[in-house]
Amino acid sequence: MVKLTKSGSFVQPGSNRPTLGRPTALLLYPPIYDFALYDLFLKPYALLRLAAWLSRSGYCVRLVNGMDFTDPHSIAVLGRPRREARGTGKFFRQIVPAPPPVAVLQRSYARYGIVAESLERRIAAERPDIVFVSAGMTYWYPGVMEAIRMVRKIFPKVPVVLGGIYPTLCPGHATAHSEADAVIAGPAFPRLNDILRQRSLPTGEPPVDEELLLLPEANWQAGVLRLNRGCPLDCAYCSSKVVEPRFLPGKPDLLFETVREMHRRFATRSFAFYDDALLVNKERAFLPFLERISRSNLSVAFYLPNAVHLRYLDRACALSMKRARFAEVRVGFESAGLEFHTTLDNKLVTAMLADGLEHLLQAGFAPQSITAYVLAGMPGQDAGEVELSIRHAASYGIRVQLAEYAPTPGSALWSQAVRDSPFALEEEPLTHNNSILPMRWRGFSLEDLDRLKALSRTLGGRTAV
Ligand code: B12
Ligand code: SF4
Repeated sequence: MVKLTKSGSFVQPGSNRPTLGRPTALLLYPPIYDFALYDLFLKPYALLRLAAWLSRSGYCVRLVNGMDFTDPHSIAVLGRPRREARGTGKFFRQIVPAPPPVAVLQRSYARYGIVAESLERRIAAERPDIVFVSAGMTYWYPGVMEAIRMVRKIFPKVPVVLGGIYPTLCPGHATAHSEADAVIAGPAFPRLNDILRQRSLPTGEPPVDEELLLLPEANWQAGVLRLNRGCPLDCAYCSSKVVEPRFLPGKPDLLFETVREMHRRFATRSFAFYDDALLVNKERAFLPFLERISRSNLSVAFYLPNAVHLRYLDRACALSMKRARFAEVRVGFESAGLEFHTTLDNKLVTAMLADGLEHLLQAGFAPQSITAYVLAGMPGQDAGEVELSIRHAASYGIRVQLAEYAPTPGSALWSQAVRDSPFALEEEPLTHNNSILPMRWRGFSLEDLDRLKALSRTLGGRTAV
């Protein structure tokens, strides 16, 4: 029987042991192939959410974490990856040849995650009735395929369901190439229940809350959280609306319980937000959450790998974040160009950076704990514009980090990106990888990108990644 805590928000690990009569769902977080990968709070969030739902619906849930950085066999083969105290750091890395569509850089391409023998051994140790695989970035599909093939080889008769960002943004490609029995594009429900029903497996009401099953295999040195789902804004360079069309404000009390439970069970101290729009509707969700954290005696720190919106960052919010022990604040500045914002995102005017920074500094944040993201390598974007934006943001003494544009299917800019890119974006998701500078043109070359990266480091300090 599934047991709940008093708050009703967590499924206890004890309920997760294989039990006679309960089908076993195996969740598989695949390895990642990329030019570079740093663990900036990378976690199988969607799988852990799915796990909570599966557990409530009567499954025994198991997780094979292909990105486990503690795997003893991989340590023996490759050495221990360097990790930071806050729960970020390196993954296991093996250099492999770059696939032909992206073999255009003088940089090594690598497989990140536990070594193949460990992955295979871990999968083979399970007895699943159904397997769920999640996929992050569209251009990470080679790891997804590798994992699915392994499952196929070990359990030829067990159905495999694929979901996540890759099949959501590239459903045609995922259906044609992934070898999964079912590919779910977009929200898991109602499709998932149909798939389970067809196989006479238990179904259930779709989840409404951001409830996670805290499986120990996810490595909880750092925790990930999401308060609100979706984003009400509609920036031309983003696909958030394809992943989640609605903005759904979250529940501050449930989030607080999640933090407390991770802290209690795994001594987690660092927490990163996965929200697209954390500060939207902040009076209803974010500020009450901060209030609860401030009143608690939890020894925790919060991080924002996904930036927050400058336009919602006022004095009260900055103060509350400081009180609630935010270790850093990252803001989405994107560009100092007026035209950039009027044509592409309508989310800020340049002066909002100065206002937001004033609130943060007055609240007690050190300049070096504040990072402004500047977007680079957009379709038709001139390197000069990016340089001005870096110089503008850096003039406040804060850190500046380039966010290299990755073209995303379903975004308003997608058709222009497909038209202007020298790469076959539509046919080959590997070419969405921002490392190859997919939108290179004479006004923005790889050399420009290297120069601008160096400039942001020199002027805007060196960020953690
Ligand atoms: C958190 C986040 C990050 C984090 C962590 C990354 C990660 N992959 O975990 C950080 C900050 C590190 C990051 C970085 C980047 N990101 Co990011 N990120 C996100 C964000 C906000 C959430 C991703 C996530 O985990 N969502 C959790 C979702 C998937 O869970 P869910 O809602 O419960 O899922 C539902 C369904 O999707 C489905 N489902 C999901 N998985 C599964 C699995 C199964 C089996 C089933 C049945 C169903 C299912 O069911 C769920 C219930 O309905 C998304 C935007 C978004 N709104 O999703 C962008 C997004 C994924 N990122 C994107 C980009 C562009 C980037 C960067 C390139 C940005 C940059 N320029 O630097 C970098 C590169 C990352 C890298 N190389 O490491 C793009 C995708 C690009 C692409 N081509 O794939 C997105 C979509 C945003 C956008 N711009 O449109 N990112
Ligand atoms: S870029 Fe950020 S603000 Fe714009 S739509 Fe995407 S998530 Fe929302």
